[in-house]
Amino acid sequence: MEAAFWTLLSFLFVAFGTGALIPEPEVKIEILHKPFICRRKTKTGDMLLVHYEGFFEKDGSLFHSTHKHNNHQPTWFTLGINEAIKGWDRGLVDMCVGEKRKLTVPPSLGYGKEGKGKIPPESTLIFNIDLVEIRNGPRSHESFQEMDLNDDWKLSREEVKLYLKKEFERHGAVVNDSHHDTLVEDIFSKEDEDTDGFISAREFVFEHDEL
Ligand SMILES: [Ca+2]
Ligand SMILES: [Ca+2]
Repeated sequence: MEAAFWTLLSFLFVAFGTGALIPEPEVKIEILHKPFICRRKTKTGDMLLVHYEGFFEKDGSLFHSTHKHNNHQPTWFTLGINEAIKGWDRGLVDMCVGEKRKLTVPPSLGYGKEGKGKIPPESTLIFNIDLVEIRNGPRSHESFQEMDLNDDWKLSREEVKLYLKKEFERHGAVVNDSHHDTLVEDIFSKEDEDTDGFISAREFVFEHDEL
C-alpha cells in the first residue's frame, strides 16, 4: 500500500513539475513516404533543400507552393535555428533525402497570434514537404567536431585559431599570426555569450543576431 502511495505521489509531482497537465501543442508529423535507402538523417544545423506546399487547415486552401511559386525551385533553410517556423524545426528532424512528410502545425509553432503576410492570426497550417538534399551547415556538428580537437565539447581560442589557419591555407591565403589573433578575439566576442573563454556546442550551433 505504502509503495503504491509513493508511486502515486511521485507521479503527481512529476506531472505538475513538468507542466504535463497542460500539454503544450505539438507539431503532428505524418510520414507519407520513406525512401528505401537512407544514408543520413537531418539534424540541427543542417541545411535542407525542400519542396513544399502549405495549406490552411480551416478550409484546405493553398497559400504557398514551391512547385508553383518560387520559379518552381525548392528552397534552402537551416534546421533548428529559428530560420523557419518552430513547427519545421521540430517536424523535420531525422528525415532522409527523398522522404515526404505532412506536418500539422498549431499557431503557437507557426505564425502565432499575429499571423504574418497572408497568414491570418491563429492559423493552423498544413505542410507537405519533400526533402531534396541535405548539406552540412556552416554551424553543423561536423564542423564543430572538426574544430574541437580534444573532444571536450567546447572550443578554446587555440582550437579556433588552428581551424582558421587551416581554412586560410586550404584557400591558399597567407595571413600573419596577429591577424589570426584579431579574428579569434572577434569571433569570441560574438559567440562566447557566457564569456567563460570557450565556445560551447550550443553557443556554436545557434546563430546570434549580430552576425
Ligand atoms: Ca575543445
Ligand atoms: Ca562560452
